[in-house]
Amino acid sequence: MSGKILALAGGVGGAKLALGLAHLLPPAELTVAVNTADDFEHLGLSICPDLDTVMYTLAGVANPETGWGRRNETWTVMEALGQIGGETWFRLGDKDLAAHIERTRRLRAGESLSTVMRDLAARLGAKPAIVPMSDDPVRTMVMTTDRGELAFQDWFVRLRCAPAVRSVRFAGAEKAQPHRALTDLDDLRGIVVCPSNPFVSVAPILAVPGVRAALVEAKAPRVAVTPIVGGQAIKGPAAKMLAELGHDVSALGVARYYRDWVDGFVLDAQDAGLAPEIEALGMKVRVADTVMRNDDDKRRLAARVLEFVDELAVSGQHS
Ligand code: FO1
Repeated sequence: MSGKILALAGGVGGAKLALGLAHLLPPAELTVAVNTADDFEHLGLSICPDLDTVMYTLAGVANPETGWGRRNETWTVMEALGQIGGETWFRLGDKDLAAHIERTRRLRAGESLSTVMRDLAARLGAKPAIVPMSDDPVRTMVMTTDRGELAFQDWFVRLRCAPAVRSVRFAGAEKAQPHRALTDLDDLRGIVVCPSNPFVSVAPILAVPGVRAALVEAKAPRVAVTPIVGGQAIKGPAAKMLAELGHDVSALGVARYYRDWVDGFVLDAQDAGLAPEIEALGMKVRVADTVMRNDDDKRRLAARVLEFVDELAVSGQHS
C-alpha cells in the first residue's frame, strides 16, 4: 500500500523506529512529528534534544552508544568550559554544538523552528520530513514530590530522573499552533506512535491544541508500539513514571493510557500474555520483537508495524 505514514516520536526510542520506517518507505511517504517540550535554553543556545536525536539518527550520524548526540564526537568545548567553572551537567559535544549555534542564530533572526530544522536535516542528509510538533515554545514541567516543580532537563539530566513525579504539565501548550503535518491528516496511510515515553514524549504532542482531535478523527489507522517490555522501559524513566503516576507498570498500563485514540497496539513477544486484556480495551494487538538492538531489528519491527497498519485499514477496524 502507499500513502504517507505520520510517525509521532520523542527521542532515542522514537528515532530508532523512525529509522526502521525510513529504511522501508520512500522519503516522501514518511513524516516524523517530534516532541519539542524537552527543548530548553542552555548556555544561551536553543537546544532541541528530540528533534536533533531524530535528525542525527535519520542522517546516520547519531552516537550509537548514547542514542543522542553525534558519533565520533569530541568534547573540547565542554572540557574547557569545565576548567573555567562553566556549567557542564548537560553535555554538548563539539560537533553537536554546531547545530545548536546555527539553530539559535537563525531562530534569533526570526526564522521558524520548522524551517531551520528542515534545512539542517537536509544538510546532514536526513531524507524524510522531520517536523517539530509546533514552532511555538512548549516546555515540560515536572512536579515532583520532594523538589517542587522542575524544568524537564533539570529533572531528567541534572537530577537523573530521581525525584518522584507527581504530575506533568506542558507550559505554553495552550497557546501553541500545531505543525500542519499533525492536523492535515487526509490521505494518510497510517499513524504510528513510536515507542517513546507516553507521558513526556507523546503526551506533549497531543497537548498542542487541535492535535488530539485531528488524530482521533483521522481516517487512517493509529498504531502504537509499546515502550515497555517485561515491565521495564527499554530506555529512560517510562516505567518509573508509570508507577509514580499510578498506572500499571506494563504494556497494559500504556495501552490503557492510549485507549481513547489508538486502534492497534504492538506488544513485545515477552508480553504476549497481556494480549487478551489489551484486546478487551477495544484495541487490536500485534505481537512482535520490539527491542531494537541493530538496524535489522529496526527494519523488521517497522515492517511488522506497516503490515499491521495495512491490515487495520483493510479490515476497517479503526476510526
Ligand atoms: N542526556 C543525558 O542523559 N545527559 C546529557 O548530558 C545529555 C546531553 C544532550 C545533549 C544534546 C542532546 O540533543 C541531547 C542530550 N541528552 C542528554 C539527551 C536528552 O536530553 C534526553 O534524552 C531527551 O530530552 C529525552 O528524550
